[in-house]
Amino acid sequence: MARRLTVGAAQLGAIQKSEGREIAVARMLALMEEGHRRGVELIVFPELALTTFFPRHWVERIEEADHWYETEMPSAATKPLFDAARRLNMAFHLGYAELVREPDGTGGVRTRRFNTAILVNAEGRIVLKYRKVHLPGHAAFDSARKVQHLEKYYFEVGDLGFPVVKTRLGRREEGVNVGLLICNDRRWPEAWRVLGLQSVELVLVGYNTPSINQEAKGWEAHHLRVFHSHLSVQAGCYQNACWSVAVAKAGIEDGAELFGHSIIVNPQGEIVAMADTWEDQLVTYDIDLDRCRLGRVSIFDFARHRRPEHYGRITSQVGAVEPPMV
Ligand code: CDT
Repeated sequence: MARRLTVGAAQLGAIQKSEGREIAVARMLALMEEGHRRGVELIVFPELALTTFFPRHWVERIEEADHWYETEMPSAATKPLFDAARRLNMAFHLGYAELVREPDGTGGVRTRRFNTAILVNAEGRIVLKYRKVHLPGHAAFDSARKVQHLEKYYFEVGDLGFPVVKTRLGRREEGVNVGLLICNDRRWPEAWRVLGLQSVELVLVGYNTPSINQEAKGWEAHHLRVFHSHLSVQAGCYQNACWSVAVAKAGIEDGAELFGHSIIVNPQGEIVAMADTWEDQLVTYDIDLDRCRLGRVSIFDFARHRRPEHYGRITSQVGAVEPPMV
């Protein structure tokens, strides 16, 4: 019997700077209700889903931005999502900014800020947490840019690695192997492979990606932005024989355009469903987890074919070096 799971990619339209969490949460609850009517067992919301993509806004003192972060989960604002998970028997994925206060080892307290995603099961329990590792953009105000991308200012590099859990989702008794990536992570094959090496079957990705690359030193056609996003997820799925639900925040947010195009991808690397608006939109698909098997017993049977003795540079080196002249 096929191992089926009905998943929903819950794309969110723009959330303006002036809009509070209660507006975003109300929209997410409406998508959960719609998902319930359509048989969804797991619904996936984007990166930083509770607020505008605030790393585009500069503040002199980082504490002035602390109101964008969650200090507990669930919080008063997000508790309705956890209640809905129980009421509708639906797991959910949520991206948010996380602020942690912890002992600094010298008797004081240090504040840490992460770009975080969680998987919450249908009992309302957090079963997986991930903190974004690949932080794009810059760490200080850049006067050359029309729109800032200050993730390196607002967040620390995640400290949880790339965990995968086996967890019960939806109507299935046996577990599903789930891993999480956040936005820019999807472009890095190393991140996918670390998940693949833990037999991941389903990778959930939230993203906020601008339609225009302001760092481009040469011309990058707008349609290539979407192509590169899809290419990365499709390659990750194919090369690690897994499914992915990759979900965007879309539309014009505080004057900046995010390209949307949320997708669900199968283990052959094919897009099986895609959002076609810049609005709140739920795209669903009945995935068969057994379709992960083919890649695992053939081309991507890691145990038979990988050659880690030749991959040393992947972990020992960061930037590229020049080859010797011959
Ligand atoms: N949120 C996020 O990671 N966005 C990046 C945009 C990079 S442009 C500085 C992405 O890779 O989609």
